[in-house]
Amino acid sequence: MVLIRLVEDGIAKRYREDGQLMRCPVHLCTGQEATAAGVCAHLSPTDGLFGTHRAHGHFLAKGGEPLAMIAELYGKSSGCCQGRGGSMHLVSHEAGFLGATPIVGDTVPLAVGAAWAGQRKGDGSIAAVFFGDGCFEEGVLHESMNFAALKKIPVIFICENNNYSVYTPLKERQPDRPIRGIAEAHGLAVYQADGNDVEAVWEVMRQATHRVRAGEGPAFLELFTFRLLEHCGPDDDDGLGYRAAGELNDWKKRCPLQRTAARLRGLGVPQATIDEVHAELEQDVAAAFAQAKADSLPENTAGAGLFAAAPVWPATPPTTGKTRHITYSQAIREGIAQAMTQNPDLFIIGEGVPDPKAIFGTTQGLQEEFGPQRVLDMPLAENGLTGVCIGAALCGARSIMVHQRIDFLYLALDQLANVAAKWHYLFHRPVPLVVRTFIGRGWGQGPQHAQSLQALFGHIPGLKVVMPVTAQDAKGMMLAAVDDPNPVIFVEHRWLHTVTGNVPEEPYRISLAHARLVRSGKHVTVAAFSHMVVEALRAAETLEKYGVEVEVIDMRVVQPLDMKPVLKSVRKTGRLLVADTGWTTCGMGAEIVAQVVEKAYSKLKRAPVRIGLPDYPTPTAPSLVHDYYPDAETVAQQVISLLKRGAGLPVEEILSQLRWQGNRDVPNARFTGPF
Ligand SMILES: Cc1ncc(C[n+]2csc(CCOP(=O)(O)OP(=O)(O)O)c2C)c(N)n1
Ligand SMILES: [Mg+2]
Repeated sequence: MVLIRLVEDGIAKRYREDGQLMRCPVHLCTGQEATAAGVCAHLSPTDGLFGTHRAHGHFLAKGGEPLAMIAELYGKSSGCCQGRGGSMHLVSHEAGFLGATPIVGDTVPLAVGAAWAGQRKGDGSIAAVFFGDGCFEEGVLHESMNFAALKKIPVIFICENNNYSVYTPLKERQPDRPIRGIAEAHGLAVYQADGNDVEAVWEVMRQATHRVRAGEGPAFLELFTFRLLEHCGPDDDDGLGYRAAGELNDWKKRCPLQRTAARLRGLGVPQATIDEVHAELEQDVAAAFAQAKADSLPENTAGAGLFAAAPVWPATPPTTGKTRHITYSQAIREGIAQAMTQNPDLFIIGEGVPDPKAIFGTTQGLQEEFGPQRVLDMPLAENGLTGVCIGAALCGARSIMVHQRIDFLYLALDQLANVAAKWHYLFHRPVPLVVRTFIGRGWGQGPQHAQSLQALFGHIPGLKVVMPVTAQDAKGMMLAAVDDPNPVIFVEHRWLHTVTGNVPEEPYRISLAHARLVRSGKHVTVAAFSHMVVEALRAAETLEKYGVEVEVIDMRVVQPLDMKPVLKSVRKTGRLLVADTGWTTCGMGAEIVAQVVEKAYSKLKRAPVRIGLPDYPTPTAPSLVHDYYPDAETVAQQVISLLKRGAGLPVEEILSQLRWQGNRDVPNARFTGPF
């Protein structure tokens, strides 16, 4: 507690020094030292702890190096995140402080996942997470508690109830009922204590850890405390008038350090001994500040370490060994089963994974083969469970998550974009996680069951996004995605599930970084994504009969985008069409056209064209759907428009051959080759 107080006082004193060398927001925990100290006394370095925006105390009490934290506040290369995170992003892998982040609620499911990984391995470790009273209002906390209770996960949820979220008191944010009652209703064992009495905190944590370590399920601690300084910054903000009169002074009298010193004196510890502890730590802390200030700022490494280093795989399947003609969905299932066999820690989880429909057949029989611990259904909690899988991944349990519609991933966007995508860059700990998700079209699914969001995920640095088209790629890229130490969004188009291909029997991996030339041609380049590759090939086959040679590139990967074959092709053809399954504005077409204009402008004979969905939600009625989706006819039409005066082609004759026959809600042709 003394160390924490001295560090916080040291920060407050130096915060604005020398033209503000500490260039990051600081949420000091002055006054709340007893919660961190009392809790961490029961955690060993192999138990994981996660913190919040106000995590200095959590970090230090868990055993994090003061210098690593202080240097991080100064943005120095000796900081725990090498100056990439500042005060709100702290980590100490050695001490088992697995991470603090400032989005309220984000670390709660991570702790559940970390504890779950320990439980799955049976290594006896537990995990704990701190959060504020404000976090109790976040849905992800409830999703996390529900899952922890369901699986009896050895995790301890610790609420530092300081009665305020920024300037808003609890009573203006939550109804008049005890927070702990909600935790109890979730099925947790509930403890509460005066958070400014370190012995009381120590005692409830002792009871909680005893229970959790005994495998009796998760626990919840509500610790009542108070921050003595402003919400964010080094000052006292009592003058703002948001706190009740006298509240601050009352809590100052309950200062955990003074109370403990008095208690120690009562037990016969001389004041001189207490002073000695202070003096010794004061020196250490002063030395850490001096060192941190003197250390160097990091060099600009242009985002190095965004991704953990992944193995390098070939861009094509093996040509030796036995192959069979199977469907894309069978290939996916086979890839998953082989990955499960090769990685005993791998599990697959998602709504409906083991149910009779088995995710369009792609998980059929996996539970019988690998057991219910490794093939699991999950609660309807996309964000929370994504966080759980990230936390598990951080602690050595990798997973394949399945979301039957990409639309549901909006709910998990926080964990994917704010946590998974940033973790390695900040904390140098890989997040091996595959998120399988589905796009599609038709069947009256409408605006919230038929979106195509690859560009949205592709926009986020730190996520890999792949869209295999062939059965061979589906299997090879699935196995590669599992082996990749980074989060991979694996997007399957429903209409590709029935595509067949000659798939090798053995396990093999295919690069997650390469586009693929599918068909050569010299007149027009078509760069296509997912099912639009099929449409482009159909258009190309028909156009060939009229002497138009279309070069088709299956982009395969959205992030990292492989522009090499596109640029090479455009240098030859001078004409580019991008065909995407998503919305046109800010879509993949916009990105590819921009890069081609930047890098091969002088080779372009015509302005590039992009096709995608019109910029409005997917309608339901067949008559509305009719003009919504681009297809082979649209591709052919645009290819012709790119040719000089249409090359005198009989446009209507060509287009009528490609025109959709019958119901637009089903694929217009089974496509089995030339894959
Ligand atoms: C999801 C989210 N919403 C809002 C914020 C802005 N914010 C930062 S700290 C904070 C207060 C949180 O209160 P509490 O959880 O009680 O923690 P305390 O600051 O009291 O320690 C808020 C609202 C945020 N960081 N994350
Ligand atoms: Mg609070």
